[in-house]
Amino acid sequence: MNYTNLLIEVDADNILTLTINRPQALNALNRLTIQELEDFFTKAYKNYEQVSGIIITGAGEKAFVAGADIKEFLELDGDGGAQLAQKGQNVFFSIENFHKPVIALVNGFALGGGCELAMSCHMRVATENAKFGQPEVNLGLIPGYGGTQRLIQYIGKGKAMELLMTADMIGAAEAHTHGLVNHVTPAGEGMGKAKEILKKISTKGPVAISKIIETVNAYFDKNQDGFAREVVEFGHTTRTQDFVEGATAFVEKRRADFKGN
Ligand code: DAK
Repeated sequence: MNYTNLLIEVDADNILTLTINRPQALNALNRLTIQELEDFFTKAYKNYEQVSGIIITGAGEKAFVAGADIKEFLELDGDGGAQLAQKGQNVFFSIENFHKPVIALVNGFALGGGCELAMSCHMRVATENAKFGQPEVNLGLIPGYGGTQRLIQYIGKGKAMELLMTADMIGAAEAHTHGLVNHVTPAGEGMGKAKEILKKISTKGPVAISKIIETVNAYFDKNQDGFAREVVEFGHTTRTQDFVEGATAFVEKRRADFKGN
């Protein structure tokens, strides 16, 4: 699939940057963008198996993603809205459960669906001009892409209730204080910070990294016992070549050369 609204770039360190490219609409998530994200995270990523991690960001200097595309909403009836919400939630689950680390580089407004997209990533790096919010109630809506569920996970129930009901925006520093954001950088330095984190992770055992993602996510999955899952996946990692290599490298006082198996 050729993408209209997504730009893909892989750098020399095998870090893939996925840029939502609709700056004229502050990168709002229209139906096509959701479809392209779905295609990338369920199919096209297989063409980039060499990459060690992914950064999702927005084109331009003003917005990460300013929400779902409000102009398109006007065409939705109740059934269409529920269908689109389910599709969007599935896309965001595929990001949340992606087997390699995904960092949101939030370089401006992350509102509504944009905040939800950032929250579905494993980590968030924000530039100082970033603004987060769930302003759906301004439109007489509630979040449809997991916002009511994931915001609580990062900032707790009381603050989540406040942001969801008042539609207030918070800046990068406040988002950092509440745990929504991992790091805040000056404008222009966010990409460097996100890449620094991914480069560090790329030196670790890839199977272990994928199992960290699975087991941490298991805590929030009501159908799983996270502790039991940890036992199973710990057993899995002890049977990998990565573990043999990691332990041998430690004993031989050298850097591990992990192959991801
Ligand atoms: N959708 C469509 N266009 C948008 C947009 C959006 N979310 N946000 C901005 N734009 C467009 C503006 O219309 C404008 O286009 P033109 O008028 O120039 O054609 C252009 O981007 C530049 O925006 P502004 O001129 O407004 O720029 P300002 O700097 O003055 O203001 C702003 C920036 C971010 C404060 C403002 O644009 C704004 O308030 N934007 C809307 C923020 C927002 O309310 N976002 C939507 C949240 S609700 C569901 C699925 C998901 C969701 C709900 C239901 N179902 C499947 C049913 C989630 C919903 C949301 O995300």
